[in-house]
Formats: sequence, structure tokens, C-alpha cells
Amino acid sequence: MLGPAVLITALVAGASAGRTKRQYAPDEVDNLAKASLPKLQEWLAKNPQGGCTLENAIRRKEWGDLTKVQRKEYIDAVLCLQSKPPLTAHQAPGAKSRFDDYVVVHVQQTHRNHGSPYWNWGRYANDPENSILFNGDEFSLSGNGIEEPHAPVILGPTFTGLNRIPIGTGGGCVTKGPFANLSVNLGPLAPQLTDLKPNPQADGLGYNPRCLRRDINRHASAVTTSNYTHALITKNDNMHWFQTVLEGQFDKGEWGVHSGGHYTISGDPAGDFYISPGDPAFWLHHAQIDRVWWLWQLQKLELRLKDLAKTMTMSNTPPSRNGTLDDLNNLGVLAGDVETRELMSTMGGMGGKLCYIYE
Ligand SMILES: *[C@@H]1O[C@H](CO)[C@@H](O)[C@H](O)[C@H]1NC(C)=O
Ligand SMILES: *[C@@H]1O[C@H](CO)[C@@H](O)[C@H](O)[C@H]1NC(C)=O
Ligand SMILES: *[C@@H]1O[C@H](CO)[C@@H](O)[C@H](O)[C@H]1NC(C)=O
Ligand SMILES: [Cu+2]
Repeated sequence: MLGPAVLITALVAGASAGRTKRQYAPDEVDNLAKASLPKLQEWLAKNPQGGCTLENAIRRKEWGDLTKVQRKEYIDAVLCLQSKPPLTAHQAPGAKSRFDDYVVVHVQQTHRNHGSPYWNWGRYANDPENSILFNGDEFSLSGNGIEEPHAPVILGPTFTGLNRIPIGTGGGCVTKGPFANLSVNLGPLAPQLTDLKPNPQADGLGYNPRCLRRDINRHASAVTTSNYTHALITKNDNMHWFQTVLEGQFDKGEWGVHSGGHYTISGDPAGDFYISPGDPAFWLHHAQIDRVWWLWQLQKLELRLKDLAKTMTMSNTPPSRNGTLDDLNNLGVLAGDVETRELMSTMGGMGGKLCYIYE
């Protein structure tokens, strides 16, 4: 997103600034990742994946392992997307930028994001509001919203008490940091907050500008400590259970790390099932979801690169057939039609074009 000259300047500045001191001791998930890489290397030696090798794969880094210069570079790239004209305006009048295109495709379909840092939940789970993700300084993804009365999150279709996440300390507009002036344009479609202006279109794709709101929530982040993620990866032997535990079993009071991360952000649009990619923090959360799936696959590559579960409809409503590796995913203006098999491996396997790992 940056011009080459700007990028080179930034890299030189990064080199002279040096790496920031490592602030985070590896957690049990990081240790599992480290122990898994030799297995991946061994597997790749026996199963070459086109031109993708451990040496040339893109390495996605954790937010807290980036230097300040690198964090600023990422933030500037997102601001750049937000300043470019959209490609989806003909199908979504509310789309006002390249960034909004990603929200539109998410509303219409599932999606994947490429080339980004991730947020290892466990590092910040005890105090997300004061973390380098959300402390509101110029190197953060902006901070909490101002305090404002709002409803708690109810997970799932029925209220059992177990699936109510107590509210955090925000709920209003985000006023600090690089995304303080971000205009949220699309939606709402399934809002957590109850006082939002409805979208002029039933499909949520009309123009409905409003401020970014957050409720950084340590009740939600409490279920994303490393032990939850480690157990998810090591205790679920097939995709059905891996996905079920990841996504949460709300009536049992198990929110799952997926909901835990989403509602650590909360507010508008991140508390909205459809529009949540409109909050820049969404992308780091979903990169970690992708990392956890990757790490789960690495434990048994032969089986798990092909392991799919569940059907073509969310919660199988209405009932539908099982998904297969041949199904097409319409990634719209981002990537067109892509077969599920091409999205199974981050290492170019299964005929896919991806080539990245996490470190
Ligand atoms: C937000 O916009 C206001 C008014 O244009 C401006 O004064 C302020 O510096 C902006 N803040 C950020 C973080 O860009
Ligand atoms: C993770 O640790 C917390 C705090 O010790 C504990 O309450 C929770 O039950 C643990 N979760 C899992 C899945 O082990
Ligand atoms: C769909 O998947 C489930 C769970 O793996 C399996 O029991 C069922 O037989 C599958 N249905 C069809 C039609 O293949
Ligand atoms: Cu999600």
C-alpha cells in the first residue's frame, strides 16, 4: 500500500531504531508453535508444496513483536485502504473505501485476509484496555470507546444466563489513536448496541456513516487466556469438535475463543456478526483464528489439511448438505471464486496459492 520510496524509508528507519526489547515471554501456544515447525519442515521435505518453502514463506508476526515503526507501517497501510476509492460501490452504495470492500465481501460471503500481523489473545487477556493493541496511543489500533450505558452481549439464540457477557467500561465513540476519526459506513445488520441508526437498505449495504464504538471487555478476554487456546488445539481430534469448541457452546457457558476475541472489542461494528470487519482490530483477531487452525493442522498434517466439518448453512439453518473441498467460495472483488481446497493450507498445498506461516 505504501509507495516503494516510503516503504524503503520506513524499513531503514525500522533498522536504525532496532527491534524493541522482547516484551512477552512465549506462552504455551507459542511453545507449541515452536515445537511444531520442525515437523512442518520434515513434512515439507517429503511433500513439496510447489514453490512454497519455510524459507520463502511470508512470516506473520504478533502485534507485540513488531517494532513501533512496523506497527505504524501497518496502521498507515490500513489508513491507506480507508483513503482509496471502493470497487464495490455498484453493489453497495454504503461502501466508501477499499477498506469497506472487505466489509462488503464479508457481509456477502466468508473471507480470508492476507499478509497481516495477528493478536495472540493470551498476551493481553488480563488487561486488554491497557495493552499495546488498545491503549489508544499512536502505535495502537486506537483505544476503548468513551463510557456510555449500553446492553451486554447475549450469545446465541436463547438466554440462559450462562451466555451473557457482562459489559465492559466503554460503549461510546473511540476518541483516541489512529482510527479515532474512522467513519463506519455499512450496516448495522446484527448489532450488539441497541441505539444505532438503521441502515437505509435491508441488506445493510447502504450508506450509514457513524463513529467507531468499542467496549473493550475483560470479561470476554478472560476466556482467551493461553490455556483455553492450548486446550482447543490439543484436545480436539477432529474438525467437528475443533470448530465447535472454537466457536463456543453458549448454552453450556462456554463462549469459545472466537467469541472471546470478538467481544473483547465489542461495540459497533465489532459486536456485529456481519459488519465486524469494519473495525480494524477484527483482522488481527481473525488472523489469530487462522493461526490456531494452522497450528491444529500442524499436529497431524496428513489428515487435517483435508478435514472439513459441518454444512453449507450457519448452524445448519436451514438444513443443507455437508461442505466439500470442491465448493466454491465467492471472494468477490478481493479474489473471485476460490475452491475450499485452495484455502486449506497456508503452505500452497492442495493446489492453493497461499504461502505463509506464523511466528
Ligand atoms: C480527527 O479529526 C479532527 C477534526 O478534523 C482532527 O482535529 C483530529 O486531529 C483528528 N484525529 C485523528 C486522530 O486523526
Ligand atoms: C484456564 O485458566 C483459568 C484460570 O486459572 C481457569 O479458570 C480456566 O478454567 C482454565 N481453562 C481451561 C480450558 O483450562
Ligand atoms: C455429513 O457429515 C456428517 C458428520 O461428519 C456425517 O455423519 C454424515 O454422514 C454426512 N452426510 C453426508 C450426506 O455425507
Ligand atoms: Cu469471527
